[in-house]
Parts: sequence; C-alpha cells; structure tokens
Amino acid sequence: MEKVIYDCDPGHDDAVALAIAIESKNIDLLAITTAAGNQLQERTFNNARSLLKLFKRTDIPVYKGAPKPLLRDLIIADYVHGKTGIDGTTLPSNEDIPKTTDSANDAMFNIISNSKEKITIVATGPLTNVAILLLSHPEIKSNIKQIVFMGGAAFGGNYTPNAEFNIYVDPEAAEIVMQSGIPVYMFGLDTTMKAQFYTKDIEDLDKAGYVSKKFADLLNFFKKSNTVPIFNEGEEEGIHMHDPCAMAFLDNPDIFKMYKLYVSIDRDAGQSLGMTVVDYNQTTGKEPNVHVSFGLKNELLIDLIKKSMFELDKEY
Ligand SMILES: [Ca+2]
Repeated sequence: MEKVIYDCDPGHDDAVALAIAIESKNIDLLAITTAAGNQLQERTFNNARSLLKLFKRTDIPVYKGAPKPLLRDLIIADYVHGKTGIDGTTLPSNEDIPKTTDSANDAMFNIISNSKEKITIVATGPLTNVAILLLSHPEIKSNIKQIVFMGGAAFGGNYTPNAEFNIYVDPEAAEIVMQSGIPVYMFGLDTTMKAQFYTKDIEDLDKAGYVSKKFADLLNFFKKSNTVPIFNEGEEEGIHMHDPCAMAFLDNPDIFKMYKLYVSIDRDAGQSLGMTVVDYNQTTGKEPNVHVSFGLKNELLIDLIKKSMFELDKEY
C-alpha cells in the first residue's frame, strides 16, 4: 500500500483522481495539498474540502499551498473548469470542517520526515508546491519514494502548440522536479488524451447513485471544453481523463506503458516555453531521469473510475 500525499488543483479531472485515491486498496491517502492552477488557491482549497465532504472522508486533512508560481504570474483555466474551478454541480458546504493552519510546505515536510515508510507524492496541478518542498527541505528527498505527476507531453501541447497547461504555468517548478534525482513518473498528453471517458460511461454514472450522478453532472460540464485532435476520423472523442492517469498508476501500474527517458523543461521565452523536452531518441546521451508514459489500456482505466464512483455511492 502506497502512502500518498496528493497535490492537486481541483478541477474536474482532479476530482476523479481523488475518487480513485479514496477507494483504491493500494493507496493510503495521508493528506491533500492544493495548488493554484485551474483556479485561484482559495478556490482549489475550497473545492478539495468540499469533495472530501462529498466522499465522507473529512478525516483527510487539506493544506493550502502557494498562491502563485515560483517566478511567474498565475494563469488559471477558468475557460475549462468554470468560475468555481469545478462548475457543473453543487458540492456540499465545508464550513463545518476545521481549517488547517499549517502551510502545504510544512505539512508535507512533517508527514515525510516523520514517516517510517517512504512517501509518494502525486501531483496533478502546476508543480509549485512540490518544488518549494524540494528547495526548502532537500534533506527529505531520500524519504520520498516517487513523484507521479500529470503534465507535459513528448509530442505537442494543449495550452500552446508545444506546452501542456500544468507545466506552462510553472516551468521552473517542473524543472526542479525533473532534476530532483527522485524517481519521477510523467503522465503527459501522449497518454492522457488517449484516456477517454465516453458518453455511454457518463450515462452509466447518471443511472447510478448519489456520488456517481454528481460526477455525471461534473463531466457533462467538463466535456464542453474537450478538444478533438486533428487526426480524429469521426469517432466519438471521449472526455480526456488527464489527472486520473497519474492516480490510476498507483492502483494498477499495468494499465500504462512506460519508458525511462531524459526530460527537461524549456523555460526560455518563445514558442516552446513550458515544453517538456523528451529525449525519446536518446540523442543527448544524458542519463534518463523520468519514466514517461506513452499509452494505456483505456478500458481498465474506465472500469477503475466507475468502480471507484460506485463504491462511493454506497456511503449514501
Ligand atoms: Ca489538475
């Protein structure tokens, strides 16, 4: 069982990843830390707390992370996730849950340094909080088992032609994580745009219980911003389940195809800013530092997502 800190910016697909984390037999979720990304820090923090209320797991603490990227101004994805950061349904009020006072950085440091077992960090927003942790407490690197993140792409981008959103928002933080020396697992667009949840899958959720129906509403909102790649030949393009890939890897690594390659982040102003430069032909001769995912068995991911939701329904 992996001991996990989940750094996220919920976010529709972060919410699906959280549902997987709560129900997985392989994941012991110790804490959530929130990143600014899909929406402002206040909103992603609020959304994480409300999701735990929906899941009846308010025993899991949520800690507020940095309000902006290391060096740059914050860019948000309200054009995807809406005004609240998770538009499409009404989540329960979290006002009765006591607020934590520790920062995300202090909380991550305390959990990792006090743990007998190594801790896994899953990150599905900009990597700001993780980078701050590694910069401020380099001595705890040896007690971090792995960093599993959603972001980047070997080929292409979604915020610019070359950059995926999470990496584009904080490329300096991403570079710190890539060069950390800790085992790093990357779930980029090469995989996550093939991770597709179809209309019939949303209909299955809509026919199920309370939590599943909430997710059907959320995914129907999320679907509005789903992009159709130029090479789609008229097939239904399912909703791209970006963040759930990173979490699903901990539940069942066999879902994904991974290759260890050298990855660095372009931080120069220009059309490749925020690009994850993946040395897939191994032309640099540099020692591979990141396990990069290049595909998945989609039906296994869809089954895991639905199974997690149906389990959560049993709480109602
Ligand atoms: Ca996210």
